[in-house]
Amino acid sequence: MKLYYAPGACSLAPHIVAREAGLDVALDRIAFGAERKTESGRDFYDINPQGAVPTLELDTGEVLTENAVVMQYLAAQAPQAGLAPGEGMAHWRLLETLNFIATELHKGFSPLFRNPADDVRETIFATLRNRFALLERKLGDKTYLLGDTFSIADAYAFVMMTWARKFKLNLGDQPKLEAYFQRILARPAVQQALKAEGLSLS
Ligand SMILES: N[C@@H](CCC(=O)N[C@@H](CS)C(=O)NCC(=O)O)C(=O)O
Repeated sequence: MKLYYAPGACSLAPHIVAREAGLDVALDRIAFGAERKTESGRDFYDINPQGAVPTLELDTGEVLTENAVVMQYLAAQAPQAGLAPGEGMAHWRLLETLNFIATELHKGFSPLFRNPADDVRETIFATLRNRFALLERKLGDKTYLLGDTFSIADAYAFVMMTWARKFKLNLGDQPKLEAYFQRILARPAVQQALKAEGLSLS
């Protein structure tokens, strides 16, 4: 399998998942620009017409997109890693949480990457602060979003919290989220993924 990624983009989440799962996934870096080439020299639009990461190319040549789906696919290749509960209420909580992160956080951030005017940015920040407060409520006193065990939802939430740092969105009044961030940051698979993408966080 090959994961098309851009450093620090939402593709960091399936990258972490692949390492947590111990899967053999090759990486191919995308340079975002008008041309949008892969590091291996292909036109990325030929692989994914949306030009978006994450994009997962399977060994069959099939291409899978959409972060929440790519992560579930990767987790399913290594069920022993327990990254995505497939049964009972935990399964529905996982899907609920992935959808919340995708639609309320991930897509909430998207306009910030287009350098909005200050007043627009403040409005986006206010909404995101509210969504992070909701994420903190979902976390509660648990170690991870679904309980004691790290799941693909935590990988996704972690990347959103790295974006909060990048855009200097102060989450200082949410100490549980900060402790949760540090817990995920300390995981060896997360450290390996950050290093492979040339990122350093603290
Ligand atoms: N719906 C897609 C969206 C992915 C997405 O927004 N990817 C961003 C990086 S975080 C991207 O590739 N942006 C480049 C672009 O859309 O031109 C998903 O959930 O995977």
